[in-house]
Amino acid sequence: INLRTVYAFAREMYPKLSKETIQYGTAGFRGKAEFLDSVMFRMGVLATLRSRFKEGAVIGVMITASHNPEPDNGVKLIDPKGEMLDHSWEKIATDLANVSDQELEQHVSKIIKDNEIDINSSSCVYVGMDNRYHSPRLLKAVADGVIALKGNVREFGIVTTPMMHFFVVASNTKEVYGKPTEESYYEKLISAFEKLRNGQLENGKYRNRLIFDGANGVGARKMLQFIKRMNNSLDVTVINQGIGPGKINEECGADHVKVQQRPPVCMPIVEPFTRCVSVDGDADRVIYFFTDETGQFKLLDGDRIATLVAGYLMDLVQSCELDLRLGLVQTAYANGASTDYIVNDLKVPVSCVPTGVKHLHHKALEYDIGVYFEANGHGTVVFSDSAKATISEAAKTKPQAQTLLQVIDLINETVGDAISDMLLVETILNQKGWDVKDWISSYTDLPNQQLKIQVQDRNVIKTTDAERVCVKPEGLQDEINQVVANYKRGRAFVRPSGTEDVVRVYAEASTKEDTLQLAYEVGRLVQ
Ligand code: 16G
Ligand code: ZN
Repeated sequence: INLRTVYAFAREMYPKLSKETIQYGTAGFRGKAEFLDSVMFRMGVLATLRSRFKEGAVIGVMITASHNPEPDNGVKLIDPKGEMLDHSWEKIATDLANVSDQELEQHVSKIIKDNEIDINSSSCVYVGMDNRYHSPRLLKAVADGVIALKGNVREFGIVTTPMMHFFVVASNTKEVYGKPTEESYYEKLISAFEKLRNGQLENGKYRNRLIFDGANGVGARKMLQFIKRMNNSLDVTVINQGIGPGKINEECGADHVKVQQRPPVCMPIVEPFTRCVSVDGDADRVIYFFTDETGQFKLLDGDRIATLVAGYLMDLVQSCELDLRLGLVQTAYANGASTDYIVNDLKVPVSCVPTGVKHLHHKALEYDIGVYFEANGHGTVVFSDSAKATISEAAKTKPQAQTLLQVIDLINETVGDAISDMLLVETILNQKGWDVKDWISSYTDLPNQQLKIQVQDRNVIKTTDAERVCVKPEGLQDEINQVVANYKRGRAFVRPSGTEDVVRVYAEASTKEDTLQLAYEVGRLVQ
């Protein structure tokens, strides 16, 4: 491979247009799409190097800006087992994205040398994208980066983020998990879902009807594909399908509904208590909501899904008398009432980790069955190999363990998957015969409030204990404690955002008024 001609090509086709440094953050690179071409080309190069470093294992590249507005785009790399790119390579990615066109050739040679990569060995990169209008252009840039290093690239077109994770794992596990194709993904989830329904479409207060807000993103398209293949096992109306004038995530989608605490645009008129679901632009987050008989909006967020799923799995494990450790992982954003409910009522051990999927996923792997969810709706369940073996063995004699096996098939263990999570929630509600009223009455959320504070340098704030305690600037935590002490059931924390140049404040207390006041007071301490 002649690196020189490669980089002459890069300079001409994908020159670096922005001088601003860009950082590989919690969810890869994000920014305005017009400045990302050079970053994409270089990530094609990096994914190929990573694949060669990993002895030819498939590396995934997903082009999306998730819940961000339409002008934004982004890119994240997926490691061989379906995890986020290893921490040690995040810095390599950041450096590579920021070197000048002149330094590029030398810089790549250095990565090859430092990591002892055999540049002539085989490699394979899978690329997929969301449905933003600039995604195809950026996908071509990634593919060109791969081809520049004479790597193999397979393009999947428009797919959800969790589908990309599925394809990478399917391929690297020699198809134990399914084939790396869209059809195999649908087949795996739908067949597990329909086995679990077992022809019982409604049960007790559970109704089969559902409104699905696709955020004008790729989740909408894929949900329509699910419906086509599902034999009416779920009666879904898809809104914000992304075919009209509506923009991705604009006034719709999981982030909008969770943060604004109101329904998305284009909601049809439905009976009170109808289950409604919102996913985000790349369909890795899901939340539920409904309106009650007085028209009041009610949210069932990631904490609700986590508690529903953990409680259900706990029941199954106990009824099969399996000796498996089940645990739930949350972040500091989890509503205090949900944590109390998990500990006191479900009696499931719970741990708290810093924000960002990789932290939750990593912690969940410590349990035999690890359930993790962020309050914003990103989450899944992971089962250890030995747990799977135990369950398979038990399934020979116990029907409940067979159910558990089908549940494992329904779950996308590689990463949070909005559609898979939704099918799991539907399964549980159906089996329990529950409507949304039953679900929401398991505990009462504490009122909570988030604020964004603009500061000169968000990195002066340093936290510890899963972001719940602030250690810098000195004295700030003492001040926060003093303020919090004045509020019944008060809790608050501050942390620098990993995706925006702001400091975030979270507060909860026993009343809405107290919560607003507490958030405001803590926010003032930060300014
Ligand atoms: C990213 C994270 C998400 C987290 C959010 C927090 C992934 C794939 N995504 O979107 O999990 O909740 O950042 O953003 O890890 P913040 O640091 O700006 O509050
Ligand atoms: Zn997302």
